Amino acid sequence: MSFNKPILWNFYRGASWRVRLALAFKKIDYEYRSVNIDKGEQFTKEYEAINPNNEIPTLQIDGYNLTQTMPIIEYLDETRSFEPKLLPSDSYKRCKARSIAEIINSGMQPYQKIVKRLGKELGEQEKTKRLELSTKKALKAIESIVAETSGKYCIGDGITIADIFLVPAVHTARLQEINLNEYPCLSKIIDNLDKLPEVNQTHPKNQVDYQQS
Ligand SMILES: N[C@@H](CCC(=O)N[C@@H](CS)C(=O)NCC(=O)O)C(=O)O
Repeated sequence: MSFNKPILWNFYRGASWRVRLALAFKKIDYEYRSVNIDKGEQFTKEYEAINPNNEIPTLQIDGYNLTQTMPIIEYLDETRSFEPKLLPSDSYKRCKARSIAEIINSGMQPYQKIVKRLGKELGEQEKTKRLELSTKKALKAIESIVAETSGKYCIGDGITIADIFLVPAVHTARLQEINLNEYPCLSKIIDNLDKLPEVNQTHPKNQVDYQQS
């Protein structure tokens, strides 16, 4: 069975970056379709037919519409099982890689999305405080894991799902001007990740729909 080139419905910033990273590390070519969530394009009839949850990203691949970054990345890893293996084969390491991803995926990111939406009611100062605190909480928890598991990257010396979730989270931390030196093991990993062409090429500022905020 042959299918067309995968299509990634996404936006330059946010959770979409995770899937761009997974595609880049797996060297899977794809078509970039921008969904401008600032203009509400996630609510158009065309997009809603692809993703009834009105969220980005959605990956159209192998004749399927895949949603939610965690299972999208797992699907890519299972169906393109060549290196890098994004989910380690060792159960304990896989558990730790998923733990790091989930601290961001189900802890930090959804909380921050709500705080940003409540921005006006909370006031600028309270909003900033809550965003920073939740980022620091996540980074502290991740630092305690990578102190035990890291090599060059979060889990040993190979790129995993943990690094893929970490990269956009660190970008958020930088925008919030959080001092990353407080997390020594993470800082070393971040230095290594920053050098990778896949990280640079998929960075928000290098996407066609990038807007300076
Ligand atoms: N858990 C989702 C999170 C997706 C998500 O939060 N997407 C945001 C952009 S970063 C979005 O679509 N926001 C638009 C909206 O909620 O209306 C995933 O991992 O894919």
